[in-house]
Amino acid sequence: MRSGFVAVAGRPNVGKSTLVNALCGGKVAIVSDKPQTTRRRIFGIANADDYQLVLADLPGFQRPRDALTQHMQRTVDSSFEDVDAVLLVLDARDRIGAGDRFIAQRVFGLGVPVVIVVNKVDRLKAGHIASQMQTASVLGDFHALHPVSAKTGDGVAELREELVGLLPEGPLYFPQDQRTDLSLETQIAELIREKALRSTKEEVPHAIMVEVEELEEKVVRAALYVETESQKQILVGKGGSMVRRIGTEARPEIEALLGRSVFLDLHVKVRPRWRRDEAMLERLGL
Ligand SMILES: Nc1nc2c(ncn2[C@@H]2O[C@H](COP(=O)(O)OP(=O)(O)OP(=O)(O)O)[C@@H](O)[C@H]2O)c(=O)[nH]1
Ligand SMILES: [Mg+2]
Repeated sequence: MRSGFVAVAGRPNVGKSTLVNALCGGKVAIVSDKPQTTRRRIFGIANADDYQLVLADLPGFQRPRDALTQHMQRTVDSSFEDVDAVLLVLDARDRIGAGDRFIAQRVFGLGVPVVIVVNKVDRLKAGHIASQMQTASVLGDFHALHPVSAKTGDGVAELREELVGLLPEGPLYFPQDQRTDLSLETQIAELIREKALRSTKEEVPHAIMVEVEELEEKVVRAALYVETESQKQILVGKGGSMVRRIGTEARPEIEALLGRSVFLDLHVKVRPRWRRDEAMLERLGL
């Protein structure tokens, strides 16, 4: 049995969570086109008869602006302790630049193998992929470099095999039928937040936080928090249309997760400056 931990690092929005989902063969982390979607460390577990690969999906590297982003960056930094390898994810559709070099400096200094992933190669011209791989290759002394598309799954199996090859012999860290370490409540809250992120833009997505208040046999009650009254109006929508849509989109996935049908009761609340509220962040485990 090979088993171990691989941290997934990169700038916001490069596709870390999409890639973790692809490597695990199912959804463990929510995904959106807005940066700073992932706020906490999420273990995504890829299980097979002869290995257990635990991927630590992480927030994107960032310069902290408030208590929330400070906590997020602290999570990133502390997640590099005791890993067997690091996956450094780059966006092939974007310029590989100073932000990536900053992260590279950090991860190449850890003393564990670094596998570089050039993600989002779907529909890119071969020449463009080659030049991005060239740029990526000078970031540091990497163990391997993989072009992949987390979205289409291209190159993902090869990457998984590469990572498994880096794991030492070891025990099972989680039951073999488990794919994430998040509690059911947190998974549900995240699914709701994903749909809320999809429907909002500009500063609103960053101000949204979701807490499951009640998880019962037939009812799931959750609160969507924002920081201001005007953000609340946006999230509620005309006659409640926005929050209703969020519920309609989230419910099928929540039901699939729970394996039963539920009534999803969502309400929107204002909690001024929750992102600066240490007690609130603690309560949310952020
Ligand atoms: N075309 C394409 N888009 C991708 C691919 N992988 C991810 N994306 C898109 O990139 C965006 C960001 O994806 P995420 O997986 O949320 O990125 P992340 O790195 O986890 O972002 P943060 O959690 O904010 O740091 C989403 O819109 C994804 O659909 C890919 O292989 N190809
Ligand atoms: Mg993410």
